[in-house]
Amino acid sequence: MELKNKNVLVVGLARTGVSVANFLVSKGARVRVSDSSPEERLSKSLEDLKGLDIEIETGRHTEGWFTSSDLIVVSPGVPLEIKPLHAAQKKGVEIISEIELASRFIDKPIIAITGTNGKTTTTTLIGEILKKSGKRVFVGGNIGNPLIEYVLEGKKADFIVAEISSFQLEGIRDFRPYISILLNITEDHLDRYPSMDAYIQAKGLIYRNQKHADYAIANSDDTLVKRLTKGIEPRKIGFSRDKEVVDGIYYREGKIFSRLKGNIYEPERFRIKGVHNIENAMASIAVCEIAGCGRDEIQEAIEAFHGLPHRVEFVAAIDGVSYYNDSKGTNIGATMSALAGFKGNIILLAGGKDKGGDYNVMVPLIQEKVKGMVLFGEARDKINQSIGKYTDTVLVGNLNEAMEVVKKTAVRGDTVLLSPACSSFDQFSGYAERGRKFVELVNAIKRVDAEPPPEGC
Ligand code: UMA
Repeated sequence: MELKNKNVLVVGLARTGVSVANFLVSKGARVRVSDSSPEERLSKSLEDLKGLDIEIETGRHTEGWFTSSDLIVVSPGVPLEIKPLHAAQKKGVEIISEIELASRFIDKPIIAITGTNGKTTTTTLIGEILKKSGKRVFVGGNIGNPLIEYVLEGKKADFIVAEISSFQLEGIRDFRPYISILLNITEDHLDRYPSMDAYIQAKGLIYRNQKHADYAIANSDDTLVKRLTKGIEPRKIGFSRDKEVVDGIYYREGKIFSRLKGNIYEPERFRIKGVHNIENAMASIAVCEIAGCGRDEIQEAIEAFHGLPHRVEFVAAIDGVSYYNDSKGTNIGATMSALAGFKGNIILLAGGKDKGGDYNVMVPLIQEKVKGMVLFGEARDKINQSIGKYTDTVLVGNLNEAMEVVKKTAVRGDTVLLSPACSSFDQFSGYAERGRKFVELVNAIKRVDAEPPPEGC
């Protein structure tokens, strides 16, 4: 792809925008960057771009900048429906996402992981197994570091392992993974998509350019995934917890069986627990067997994997109460799989910024496992109206107040689970900040408990 002297507009000036602008300048393009947020909110990015010969506008999107470009590269957080992008599209300007741009400069096999939940864990785990098997790997994408950074760094990898979101898929044209994974589909991002169907269609774009020589690893137990994989061109490898998959990988009586290479794995030795992690492990095993890793290398690498922070992460046990941080549970499906992993007696802390999903699907799990619920943030009333009556529910303003309720009500044998089913953006900069706050509040209880009793007691 020739970029020299091309007029290229980068839309969005956060992590993706900064990397893309740097890359485009290195290729000799004439670069403009446009971000609708005010300058003061973009100070870090502006600092990072200091010294580059580019034009930047903040606080608006000037339509003329869009319509006069040869190419527009859009950040994932920018909806393709915004007016200036429509105007550019009408004029025939090419509009692509950053993963599309990056893939045009990547000549190594791409392993692309998508799905509503489990993407980050699976992406990280595949990276770990491949590395432990002696392969050179770049791990990136929605996980945090844009794919274009691989191209920019100029390092050589044997495999590119990329977490891919529906937002990123919306802007692809030729993006073609050698191996795709579709883990699951449940309601998410309905604050951005006009319907669930639109979200499902966006996920389905992962198959758009895959050919017969490629692989599609897909959850055979998920009806929406099955719908999307019907009739696709790449070789389909199913994974299942429920049934023996003829040409795939499945879980039965405590073991994982791979029909790809005839291997058997022992999940009871894995540190990562829960039904969702069995699925993440099966998908990872399939990828790594295709990539040429041996059975023992794979088993040992999964055994060594501790999981990730903010994903059903054990924080502490204090006075017989266990605290778990699942701040990454930013949608209803994620919270449901977190709940499913516990036996019961759960005090659930949920709420935040609503994403338009239907909380009623949680009712059976709430009735079975949740003894109390503390709801906070913007979404608290909506969640309460749907499911509040199925358990003891308290409404508070924020996470600090939620923890005050917990301190008064939790008793020995309870599990306090922060799994909000919502994004964090009403009160935090992201799920990681929310998770850190929770850990801090839990550790504060610990410190009080750990203090020696006052003299004379
Ligand atoms: N903006 C505009 N115009 C608009 C809307 C937004 O200019 O109409 C600007 C905002 O003012 C802001 C910038 O766009 O300055 C934000 O862009 P961005 O949200 O794409 O931010 P990045 O830092 O580039 O992060 C993106 C992904 N963000 C989203 O998809 C929302 C990151 O995923 C990803 O890690 C990163 O690229 C690198 O690839 C985060 C995420 O929340 C973790 N992803 C969603 C999820 O996992 O649920 C999909």
